[in-house]
Amino acid sequence: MTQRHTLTNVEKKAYLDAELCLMNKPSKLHIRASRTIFDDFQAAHVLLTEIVHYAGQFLPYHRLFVWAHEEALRRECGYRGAQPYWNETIDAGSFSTSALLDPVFGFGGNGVGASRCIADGPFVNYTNTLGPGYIINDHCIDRTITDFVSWAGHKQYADRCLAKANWLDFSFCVEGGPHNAGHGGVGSQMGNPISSPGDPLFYLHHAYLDMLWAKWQAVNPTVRLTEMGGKNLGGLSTEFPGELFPTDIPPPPGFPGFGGPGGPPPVDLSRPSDVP
Ligand SMILES: [Cu+2]
Repeated sequence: MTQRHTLTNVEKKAYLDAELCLMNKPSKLHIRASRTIFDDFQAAHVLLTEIVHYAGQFLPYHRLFVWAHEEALRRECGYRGAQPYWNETIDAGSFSTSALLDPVFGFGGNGVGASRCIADGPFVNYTNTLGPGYIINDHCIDRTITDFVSWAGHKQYADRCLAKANWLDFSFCVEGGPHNAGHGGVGSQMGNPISSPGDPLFYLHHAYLDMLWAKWQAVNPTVRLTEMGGKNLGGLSTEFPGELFPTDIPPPPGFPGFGGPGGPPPVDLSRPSDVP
């Protein structure tokens, strides 16, 4: 697998423009207050959250989800490229200075002020209808980047997952480690396991996790292309069955330990019946 952290500026622009195009096309699914095709994807994720996390279908569902979004970029918006991924091992511990947050050739930067709305980049004016969580409410795309949380996306930890001998261990390792590092590291909408596809960074994050899975599968395709396991029904309210952040790998100097003070704000997981 060839690794290219850096697309050309023309390639980056083509991807960002295609995403903007999905944000300007009217919804086809008309579910959960979704107004655009971009929202349609988010709505589908909101509805399936409790089934596709902490369960066997976590990786396969998100592979299908990212692929469907990539197809929409092509079919609806004439995109000719592939779905790029965010090589988060390069930015682990320093998400706030990632090249992906460039205001022109990236997704815009961190959120600002009390609203945590992004202040620049191609998606600065997008009004998102869904989230946080199950709530339906017009809002900006928001971020609360926490560098030390993103540190859990360190290569040491990704490698530890890649070394797992069976599918279930691998899947839980990825979901608890690199997956949570990327979501929690960006924070706000991205940090919400229900509505996170409201931040277009979601697709680059999950394409990265999918790349890790493809890498793990390539070690022994005969077995690993079809290997699966785990429960059919997940649910965020149940206890996560795998390992969470890499407590056995010490954080770099100056970084607090995981779960300590200074971490991301708690995530609202209220179910639809609790939502006003
Ligand atoms: Cu998800």
